[in-house]
Amino acid sequence: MRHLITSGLPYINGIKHLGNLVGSMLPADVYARFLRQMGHEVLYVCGTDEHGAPAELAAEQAGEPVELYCDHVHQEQARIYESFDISFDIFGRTSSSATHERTRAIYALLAKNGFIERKSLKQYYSVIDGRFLADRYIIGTCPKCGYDRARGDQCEGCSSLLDAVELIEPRSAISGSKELELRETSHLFLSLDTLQARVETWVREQQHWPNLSKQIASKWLNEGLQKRCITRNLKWGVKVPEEGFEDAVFYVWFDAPIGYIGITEDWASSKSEGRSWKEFWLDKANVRYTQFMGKDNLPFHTVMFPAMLLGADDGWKLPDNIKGFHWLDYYGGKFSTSNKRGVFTDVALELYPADYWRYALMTMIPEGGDSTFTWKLFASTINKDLAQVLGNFVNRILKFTESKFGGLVPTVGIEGELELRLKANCERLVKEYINELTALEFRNALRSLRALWVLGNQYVDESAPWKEIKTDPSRAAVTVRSALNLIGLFGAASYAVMPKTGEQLLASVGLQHGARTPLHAYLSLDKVKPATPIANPGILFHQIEDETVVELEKRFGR
Ligand code: B3M
Ligand code: ZN
Repeated sequence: MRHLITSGLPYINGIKHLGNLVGSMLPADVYARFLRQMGHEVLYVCGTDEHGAPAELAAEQAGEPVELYCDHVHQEQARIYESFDISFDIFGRTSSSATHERTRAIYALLAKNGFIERKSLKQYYSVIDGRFLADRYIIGTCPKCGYDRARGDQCEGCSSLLDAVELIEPRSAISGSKELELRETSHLFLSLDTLQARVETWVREQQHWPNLSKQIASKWLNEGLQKRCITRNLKWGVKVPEEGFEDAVFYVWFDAPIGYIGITEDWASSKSEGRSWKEFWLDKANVRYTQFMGKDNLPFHTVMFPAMLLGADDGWKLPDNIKGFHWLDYYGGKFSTSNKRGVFTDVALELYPADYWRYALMTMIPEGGDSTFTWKLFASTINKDLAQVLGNFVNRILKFTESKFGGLVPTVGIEGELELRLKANCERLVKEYINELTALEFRNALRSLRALWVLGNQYVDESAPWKEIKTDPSRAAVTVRSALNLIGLFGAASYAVMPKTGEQLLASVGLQHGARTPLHAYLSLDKVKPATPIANPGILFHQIEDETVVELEKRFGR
C-alpha cells in the first residue's frame, strides 16, 4: 500500500500564521513522518495555491507584477516550511504548467460527460475599482443567518456557501464602494446538481471519516448541490479552453485541488527518478490517500473536488480519509493575516527552534473544537513537558552516565522486576500512541507521548541509581542501561513530532534514526549496545521565564 498525503495548499498572498500551519501542514507532516518510520511508502504533496483575485490584489499592493510576486512569496513560504522541518516530497505551485494542463484536461472530461453548462450571469462590476469583483471581494449581509460581514462566496457566520448576488446590501471589499453594477457575462458552470447522487453514494461509504468531515459533507449535500460557476473575469489564472472565454480564467477553487495532481506530476518529472504520477492518482486499489486541511476548506474537499473527479470519470483516486481542523485562536480572537494579529511562521522561528513550536502546537491542535494560543500556555508547555519531563530525564541520565560510568553504556547487571514493569508500561503506551496516530487522533497521541516520557522519570526516581551506585553498583548499571535505552525509545517515538530532537536523542545513545525502524523495535529496551560511548548534547530545552512571557505579550499583543 502506497500512502498519498496532501495538506491544503497555502494561499500565496503572504506569510502564513501559526494557525495555518497547525491546521494542515504540521499534522500532515507528523503523519507522514510516522508512516515512513513505520516502514510505509509515503508521498507528501503540497504547494502554493497561486491564482485568483487575492493574489492579484496582494501583488498590486506589493507593487510587483503578479508572476514575480508569486515567485517571491512561493520561495519565502518554501523556506519557512523547510525550517519547520515539514518533510514534503515536493512543495510545488499551482501556477506550473502541469496544473494548468491537468485543469484543462479535467475540464474537458467534465464537458464531454455533460457536466458543464454555459450560462450568462450577472456579476458585480465595481465602477470605482474598475474591475469585476470576485465573490470574496463583495461583502454584505448573509441571507441565511443575518451576519453582516458575509463574503460573496461563503458566510463565516454560518459557513453556508453563498452566491454574491444573494448578499443583502453588497459593497466592495476593496474600496468599500457601494457603486456596484450588475453586468452580464457568459460563464461556465459545473453541474453539481446532476452529480449529487454520485457524490452522495460515495460520501455514504465514508463512515470512517472524522465527524467534522462527515457533518460538513452532509450539511452541504442536505442543502442540495447547486450548479457552481467555475469561471471568473480575471487575468491571472488558468485559461479556459473555450471560444468566447479569452478574457476569463478558471475559478481558483476549480484548479487548486487539481493542483494536488499537477504538483504530483511535477514531482514525477523532476524528483522521482522515473516514477509516474499515475501510481498515486490512477491506481485506486493500491493507494491510501489522506487529506489534511482547515475546516473552511472541507466543503471543497468532501464534495466539490470529489464531484469533479467522479464527473471526470477516468479512474481517479479519491481521498480515503479527510481530516479537518477547527481554528487555533490567538487570545480568544482570530489570528489575522490582514490585521497582523497573532504570530506568523517567519517570526516564530526567529524566537524559538522549530521543535518547540512543533510540539507546543501539536498539543494545542484544534481537533475537537477551536483552541486558543497564549504565550503563557506556550511557555508552560515547553517548561513542563519538554524542559522538566523529557529534557530533565535525558540530561540527568546522560550526566550520570558520564560521571559514574565513564560515559559508556554499562555492561553488567541483570534486569529485575522494575524493568519488567517498565517494559510492560512502555509497550502499552507505545501501542496506544501508534493506534492514535494511525487514527489521526493527534491530541490523544500527544498525551500518550508525554505519558511515555513520564515513565522515564518515574522509573529512575524509583530505582534511584544515585543511591544504588553506593549500595549495589550492578543494580545501578541496570538502571542506567535501561534509562539509556529509554532515551532511544523516546527519540524514536518523538521523532514524528520533533524530528531534530528525535534524531538528537537517538544519536546521544549511539543509535541512528532509520526511516524503516518501526517503533516496536525499541520496546525490548536492548537496542543500545553495552559499552557504546554516549554523546551528551547538553541542555535540550530552555525554560521560558515569566518575564519573557510578559515581554512576548507586549510585543505581539494579547
Ligand atoms: N488555498 C486554503 C486557504 O489558503 C486554500 C486551500 C486550497 S487546497 C486545494 O484558504
Ligand atoms: Zn450566514
